[in-house]
Amino acid sequence: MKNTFVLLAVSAFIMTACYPPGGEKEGLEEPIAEIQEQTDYSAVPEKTVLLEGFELPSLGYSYNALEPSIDARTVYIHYEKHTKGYYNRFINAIKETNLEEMPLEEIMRNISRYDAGIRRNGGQYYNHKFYWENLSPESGEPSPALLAAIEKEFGSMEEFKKEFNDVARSRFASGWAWLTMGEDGSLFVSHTANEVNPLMDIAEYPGTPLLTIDVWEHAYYLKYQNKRPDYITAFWDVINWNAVNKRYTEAME
Ligand code: MN3
Repeated sequence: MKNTFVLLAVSAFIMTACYPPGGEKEGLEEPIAEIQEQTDYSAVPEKTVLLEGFELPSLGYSYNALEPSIDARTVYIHYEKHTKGYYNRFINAIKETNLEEMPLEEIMRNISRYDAGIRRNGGQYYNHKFYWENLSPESGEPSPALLAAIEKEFGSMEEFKKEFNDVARSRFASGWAWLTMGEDGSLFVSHTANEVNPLMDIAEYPGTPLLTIDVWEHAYYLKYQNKRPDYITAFWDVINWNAVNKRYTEAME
């Protein structure tokens, strides 16, 4: 009896010590029980504007539109809870500061000047906005100009995919993988930790990002659990190439 009690106490301690799961240490996670099972996943969310100049766009598609590559429940929780959480905290952090007047990209480029709250939440707001924008059920294809640049840099589309997948797979713990244009106009693949993105002045490999995949566990764990490579493979079926093509054109200007 005494042994059972000790075992229970130890288990409870371990469970508490390990919460929240997924290596996400910032205490940002909403309890999963709050998500209603009767949620209408066929709905398209409205955009949110808490502060002029800083909006959180609608997904532009329904929560279930990326199935089977990314399941509806993951999209719902990822957009409604994680993404909005970062967005809300970022807006609260910059309210009534001079950052209200600064474009988000400018804040990213000077991120080393600001505190961890602005860096983490602002970085995650930027990254998630960027991620949702480069996903779509209507995938399309790379423009001739982008395809030519990819072939010049990586040899072929297949080689590029392989390198991108390898980098996304090998990102240890939470973070992002990117296709980025460097200052000299060449393309490269890199990964960043946590909230960092290539626009930030603290990025190891800086440049103008064109495509990203979120490899935090919250982006895939409900469907794929430990099988991150399967999520990365499925990601290719829902890339919004029109958005990536537009970013490439703008980066070339
Ligand atoms: Mn995420």
